[in-house]
Amino acid sequence: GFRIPERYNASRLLFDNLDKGRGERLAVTGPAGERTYAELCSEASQFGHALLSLGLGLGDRVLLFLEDTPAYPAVFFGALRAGLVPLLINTLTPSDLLQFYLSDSGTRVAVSDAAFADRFDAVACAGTNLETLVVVNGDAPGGCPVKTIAAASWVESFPRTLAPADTHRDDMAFWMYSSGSTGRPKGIVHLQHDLAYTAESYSRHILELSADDVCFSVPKIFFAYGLGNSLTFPFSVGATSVLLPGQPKPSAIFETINRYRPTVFFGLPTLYTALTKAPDAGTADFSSLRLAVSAAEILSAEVFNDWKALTGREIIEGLGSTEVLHIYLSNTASTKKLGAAGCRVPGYEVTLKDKEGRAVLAGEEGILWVRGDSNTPSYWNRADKTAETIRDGGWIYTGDRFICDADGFYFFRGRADDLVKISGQWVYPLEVELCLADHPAVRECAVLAIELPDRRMTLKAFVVVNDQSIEHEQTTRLLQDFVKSKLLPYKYPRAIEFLKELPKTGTGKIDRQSLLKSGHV
Ligand code: 3SK
Repeated sequence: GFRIPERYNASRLLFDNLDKGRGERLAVTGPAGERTYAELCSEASQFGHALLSLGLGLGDRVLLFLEDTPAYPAVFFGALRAGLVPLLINTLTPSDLLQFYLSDSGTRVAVSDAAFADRFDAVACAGTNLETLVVVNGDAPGGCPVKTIAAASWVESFPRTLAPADTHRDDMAFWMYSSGSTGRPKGIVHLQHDLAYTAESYSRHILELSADDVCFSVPKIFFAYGLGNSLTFPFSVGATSVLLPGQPKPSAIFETINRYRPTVFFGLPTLYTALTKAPDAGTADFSSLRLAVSAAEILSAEVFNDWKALTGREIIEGLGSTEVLHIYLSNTASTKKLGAAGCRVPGYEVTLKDKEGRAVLAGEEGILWVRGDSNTPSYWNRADKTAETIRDGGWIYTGDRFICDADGFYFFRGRADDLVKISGQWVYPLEVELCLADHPAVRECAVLAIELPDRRMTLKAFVVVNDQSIEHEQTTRLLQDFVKSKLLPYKYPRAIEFLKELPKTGTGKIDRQSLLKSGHV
């Protein structure tokens, strides 16, 4: 079996490359610059020292609000090396949600890209412990209510080596946040050994990465999927990672593929659809790719076939979660079935159970449970949610319904609850409904998940407004912008239908079934 030493610091994933003689190899490249492993380790060490100089100690949180540039691995691995606990935060987070993350985590220091630093405003900082905002890739903006430091010349003054904090393999290492149904996201805690475990389970067995690979993940590092693709997996073998900052428009992705020649490409169905339908798809040269990976949403046969027609390559589909840290069901280049999430990834146990927790018979549908050594042990300060999701000695309840065929391939059959994935990210329709209901123009509303013809999901709101004389188009934009300003922007309802009143059941509840029947987008 694969065993990580008892005393272990997660920064070894990057720094072990020096002991393995890979210092001069390229660790990261892309439009924001490149770094060898030696350069990245020295920058990470300087960041570690710099963060410690702000009075932080073992286990203290550092919130990262960063673009995919070389600064991301430098800050992330520097914080880990120093024994600090980085929080990887979606850079589309609006200020009041940022305020929740800061106060929930007790964070005293945040590191932000200059482009997003104005999000640390009076709303974000109110009532939190935030003392210092470190700004990378540019100058600190004015108007931030806490002390700001521009990283560039400050970090340069610190030593270029840093001994790793003497952490246990099971010490807390980093967090990510997931959605909550009532606007209270959960901090998902990961441990020092979890990154290395995913490198061994998924990357070594499924991707078979080597030092000659060049990885390019469009999903960003602040997603668990992107963290593995862009940092954990390439660094675990001394390969190169292409980091593309900014909005991932098809033209920028094609240019990146042409210029940096990736061998392994990571995307999701929404993205593969956009790429195959882009007018300039023919300008890209895909001949460097040996693998294209998809996760986070169900991949339709149409998208699979369109990508194959465009590139000559097949997509390898898998399924993972932030709680498990990466992919635990996957197809491989040689073992695959179209329409299946794949088979169990070595290093994980999976089982299907009924609602009462009994194992289902072979071939029957059940709810998927997964156990492996990269599973989160708990949500931060949420014993209730931890007990709901993590049970019976570390098994995680996924809420996904599957059937498993005789060859061990798992086929998705829907959710056991009302969580849905929109553009690859989780959302509770109820969370959006509660948000919309807070808008003064709304008398009542219901938000439902609707399945699109290609099996992806979208959100539709049914709304009764107080003033029925206002133009619908204008109100639609107003309400969509309102949701984007309160929640992570991808959660906005893609369609809004205005009704005179919502249909009700005999007991006076909103009749969601009848809305669903009428709910084509
Ligand atoms: O959504 C997924 O399938 C996924 C894959 C890898 C890591 C994290 C996630 C959420």
